[in-house]
Amino acid sequence: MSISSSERTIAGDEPETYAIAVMGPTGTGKSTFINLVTGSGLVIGNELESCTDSVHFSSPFTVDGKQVILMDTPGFDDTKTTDSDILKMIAASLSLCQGNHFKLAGVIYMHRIVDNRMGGISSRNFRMFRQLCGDSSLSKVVIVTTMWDQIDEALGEAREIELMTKQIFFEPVVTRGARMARHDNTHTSADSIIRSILSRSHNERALQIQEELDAGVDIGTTKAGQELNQDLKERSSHYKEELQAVMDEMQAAIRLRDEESRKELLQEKERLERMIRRLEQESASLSSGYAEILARLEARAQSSARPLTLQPYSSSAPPVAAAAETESNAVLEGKIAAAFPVFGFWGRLAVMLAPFSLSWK
Ligand SMILES: Nc1nc2c(ncn2[C@@H]2O[C@H](COP(=O)(O)OP(=O)(O)OP(=O)(O)O)[C@@H](O)[C@H]2O)c(=O)[nH]1
Ligand SMILES: [Mg+2]
Repeated sequence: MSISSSERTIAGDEPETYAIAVMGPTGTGKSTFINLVTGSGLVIGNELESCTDSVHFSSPFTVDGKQVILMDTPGFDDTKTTDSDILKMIAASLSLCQGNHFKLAGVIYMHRIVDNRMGGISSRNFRMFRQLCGDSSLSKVVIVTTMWDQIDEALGEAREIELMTKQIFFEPVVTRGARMARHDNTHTSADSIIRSILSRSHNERALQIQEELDAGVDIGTTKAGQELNQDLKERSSHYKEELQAVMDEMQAAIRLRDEESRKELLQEKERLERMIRRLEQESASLSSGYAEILARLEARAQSSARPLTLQPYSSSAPPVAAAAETESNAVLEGKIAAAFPVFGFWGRLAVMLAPFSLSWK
């Protein structure tokens, strides 16, 4: 049986809804995958800049009687949103998966098989991912390598083996229960990935961040929060070293009365100072605002939860944002909300996440 769009469900007899979170660095194909599976109209990137800068829930669909939604997330080191805001958004959304609204069936982490190295941003994303999941919930995780349609199969296979077996890549999670799967941008591979996750949906293990937040740990002191703080500190120290070098050069330019170099160096000094300030502010604000975001998200979910009306849609003609009439213009402003198809509760949930990105900037 193939994956199909949801049928209308009347209040009170709705089946349990399973959520699958899709994570990974920018440009790995998260939104493309979700659109392929659900027929949603998430915005796809075609530039180096990150595209998805907020968390979105897809329109719902059913697989063998199970109701499923996919959660699209921005990568850490998104070019538009700070990493701490991304962490808060992801954490709040995952927290919601522990409430009454839906159950987290699994997590997909995407990686481009066409990449011949795992650069700094990819490594950072994976470190954050590991701290979000912890070790005990890795049986819920599928590492999906994307873009198999873009690579010679033999080369892809060799890379896949390297990714699976090297300690610096995915070996630490594969040996602890995570699985690996290929996606070649077809419905067949996408369906098989979704089904393999749903086949383990009875797995009740919560992700590390879910457990921590549930136990009342402050977001800044969760393992993921600590990882991010460490990373922010390292980046800040790096800029401080650069700043010192620029200031030394500036002194030399002053001594040599080289006015042109002095002006250029001054600009560089100001740029570095701005970067350092930004990182320090980000680190200081990591703990603030999370509770408010979660409370707002939960309150909205509560007020939208009944009746649950999931409307059928045709993937050939996806509906436009019909909830515009019930949502404020401010909420619907911007490409995120505008691009998102709205379906009853889930649609409202998608839209309710949009203001976070708007108000956090
Ligand atoms: N050939 C090929 N291209 C793909 C595949 N998946 C995604 N792409 C392309 O890769 C680019 C990035 O895809 P997105 O889906 O926007 O990636 P993303 O992970 O959502 O990126 P962010 O939103 O920035 O985090 C787009 O140009 C897609 O068309 C795939 O499996 N095969
Ligand atoms: Mg995206």
